[in-house]
This record gives sequence, structure tokens and C-alpha cells, in this order.
Amino acid sequence: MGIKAVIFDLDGVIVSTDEYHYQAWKSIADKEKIDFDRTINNRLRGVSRAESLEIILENTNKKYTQDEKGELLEEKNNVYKELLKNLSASDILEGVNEVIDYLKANNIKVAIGSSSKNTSLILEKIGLSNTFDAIADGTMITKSKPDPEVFILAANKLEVLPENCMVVEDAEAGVEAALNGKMKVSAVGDAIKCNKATYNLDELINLTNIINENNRYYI
Ligand code: B16
Ligand code: MG
Repeated sequence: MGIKAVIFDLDGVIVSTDEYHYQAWKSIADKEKIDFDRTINNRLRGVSRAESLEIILENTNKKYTQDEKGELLEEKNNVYKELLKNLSASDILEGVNEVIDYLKANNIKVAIGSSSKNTSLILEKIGLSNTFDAIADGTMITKSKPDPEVFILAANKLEVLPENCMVVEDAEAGVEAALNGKMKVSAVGDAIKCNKATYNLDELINLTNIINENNRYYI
């Protein structure tokens, strides 16, 4: 069987935009006088923008109309996009370029599977717009992680079967999404704690050993 494609989550795997998400949500929460801290922010990893707002609103008794929620979502995204202006290739996380080079040299396809509707903008800012063989993102799906839709879409675009895909994720919802899609998954960062992934990676570069191990008898 072996691994024929690696599908990378974006925020928290390729680039640390999670801090910008935190700052943007914090500004909205402060304005609305809602308690919001980094522990709550960790629950927003891999979760869509609209569902993230619902989690934040768990900490207030105030009832928001759909229109008011829509305004908060737009405001959050405006603050977030303003912060993204600071993003550059120097924000690509450690090991990412090396791992992608290794995969390409070994004819393993690479894709993005992200909940973010800002994926194109982020990839452009960090100079990786033309790096991936396929992109599946929040603008193309109707069901959020832990539903496997975004990863299945990436696999379909690559024309690779789910069982031949390895997902790399920093969020528990993303790890579950990959497993729900019958894919292997390597956890990095916060997702290691959930202990559900096929592999846990202390450092992203260790993915090359895992791929090697999986493909020893196939390539
Ligand atoms: P946007 P990922 C996710 O990206 C983030 O982890 C999550 O915090 C965010 O709410 C979600 O994208 C939606 O992002 O507001 O840009 O559409 O980790 O799936 O790459
Ligand atoms: Mg993520």
C-alpha cells in the first residue's frame, strides 16, 4: 500500500497563523466583554470561523442574532487579515521546506487540507502558492473537521486513495477528520496530547523517517 501523498493542514503545521487567530478573536471578545484566553483558543484549532464564534459565545449570556454574529465574523476576519499583512516566507515553520523537498524528490504528492477560507492569501504571503499538487480549503467544503470532507477532497484532487494518504495535523479535530477519512495521520504540536494519531511527531522532519518506513516495501 504505502504512502503516495501527504496532505498538510495549514494553520499550525505549515505556518503559525494560530497566534494571529488568537489576537483577532481576543480583540472581538474584549470588545464584547467576553472572557477569552489561550486555553479557549486551543479549542478553536482546525474549527471553522463560524463554529469558533459559537465556542467563544459559550462564555456569555447575551443572545446574538444571526446578523450580529455575521458582523462579528466579518470584523474578526478583517482584524485577522490585517495581521496577515505581516506574514512572509520567514514564518514558514521549521522543517516544512525540507520535508516538502524530500517528498517531491521521492515522487510523493503534496496537498493542503485546511479549514481556512484565507488559504490562498496565506500561501501567497509565504511564497508557497505554486508548491502543492492540490489544495482543499474552507471555501470548498460544507462540513468542518472532524468530518473528513476537506481531506477526501484533497485526495480526490490528487487521485490518490485515502489509505495511501498521510495527513499532518496540529488539531484534535483534524486528527479525527483524517482517521474518519480512513487515512493515516501524524500529529504535531497541540494534537500530540490527544493521543489519537497514527504517529506523533516531536519534529516535523521526523516525517521523512515515517514515510520511509511505510514505503520500504513499495518503492
Ligand atoms: P478562517 P487549519 C483553521 O485552519 C484554523 O486552525 C482555525 O483556527 C480557523 O478558525 C479555521 O482555519 C478557519 O479559518 O477564519 O481563515 O477561514 O488549521 O484547518 O489550516
Ligand atoms: Mg491547524
